[in-house]
Amino acid sequence: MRIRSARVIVTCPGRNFVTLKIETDQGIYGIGDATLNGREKAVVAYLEEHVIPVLIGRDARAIEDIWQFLYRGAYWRRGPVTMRAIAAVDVALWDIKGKALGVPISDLLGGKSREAAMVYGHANGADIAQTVDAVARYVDLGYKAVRAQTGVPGMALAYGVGRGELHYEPADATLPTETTWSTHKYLNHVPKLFDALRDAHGTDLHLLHDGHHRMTPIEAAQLGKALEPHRLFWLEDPTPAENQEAFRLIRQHTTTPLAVGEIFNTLWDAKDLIQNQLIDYLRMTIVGSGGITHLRRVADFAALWQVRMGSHGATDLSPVTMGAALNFDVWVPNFGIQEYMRHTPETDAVFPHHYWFADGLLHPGDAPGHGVDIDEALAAKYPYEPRQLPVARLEDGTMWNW
Ligand code: GCO
Ligand code: MG
Repeated sequence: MRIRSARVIVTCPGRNFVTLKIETDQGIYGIGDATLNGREKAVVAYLEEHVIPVLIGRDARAIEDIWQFLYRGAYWRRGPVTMRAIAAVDVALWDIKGKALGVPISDLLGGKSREAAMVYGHANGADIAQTVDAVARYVDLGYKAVRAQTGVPGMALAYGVGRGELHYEPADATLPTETTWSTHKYLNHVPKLFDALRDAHGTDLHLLHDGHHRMTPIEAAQLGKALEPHRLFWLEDPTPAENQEAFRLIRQHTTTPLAVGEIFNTLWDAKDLIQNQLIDYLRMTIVGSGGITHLRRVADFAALWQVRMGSHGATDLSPVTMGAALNFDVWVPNFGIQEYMRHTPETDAVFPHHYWFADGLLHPGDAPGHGVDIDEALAAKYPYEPRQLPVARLEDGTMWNW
């Protein structure tokens, strides 16, 4: 089964998605997600100029060899652009293999460890009362786990807040929106949110929180300690994720579980964190990390140190990634949780899929491959729109981490 053609489809049904479609000489095709929020066109060029030409004519069944060819062959390894391009090819090829054999990708990986994946939703509000209400709406929908973010007095646009409830999308403008940040104000306020949430919702509900890389290690240690009585499922991205050593200090001070990894691209970004047992959950995702072929190696390595997988699943990961991720989640022995920010109805229509939500769990469905398709005619009605992620500045104007 040879690769006959491959092409990139860019569509913006409310937000931009980059999709790779690979067609074989046997009429079977597969699709992979290559979306890199705010930097989409870089991956389009990488695929069109450098990857697609070397794919044509190759055996579509040789997933491992093609992965190694693209990774080693680039010489310039790793990085979000390269690894997303490789992921798109990899996922499309797993999709093709599943379709050719008539089985879901979870079967190709070794079969299901569980029927469905526990997911967490995003609750956010301009103030604590609104966030408490937003969590209630997720509980009513059946969620067993909710990430909670709140506006902070004196800061107009806190991370994760103030842009709609079920469909929060940070890439909101052609040029980056500038937001203001004060860790001092944030640290005073956030523990009160979790006091209120436990009062209102009890102790059964899993609560999560995302620091979005904004704290220093000692500030993160303070927050982790302050939240210990509320037994968070995890505290995510407390510090800038590229400094693995920072987690040692946080870890020495708090038993709040730590999660990181949405910006990681290969095992090398997470290796020290895992083998030194500095984290509890790894948030690497298929689209960000070179696809299923690499992520399953990462997961097996993480399992040796009881680190569990908690895949990134914001709206910038297309339904194609969600379909692949759910096949991975139901297989992976060291599964923790799956993030699930709902896509808009427009996006769901462009990407018809077999996964479904019930009682706080996402079910991957039993369709061959990953079970997600693209309606190209509909996709063509939503042309690319340039959008960038926001930036953050401290109150004195200093650039900070967004
Ligand atoms: C999360 C993330 C996202 C990112 C987004 C950037 O935990 O889901 O932090 O909200 O900000 O994926 O494109
Ligand atoms: Mg995050």
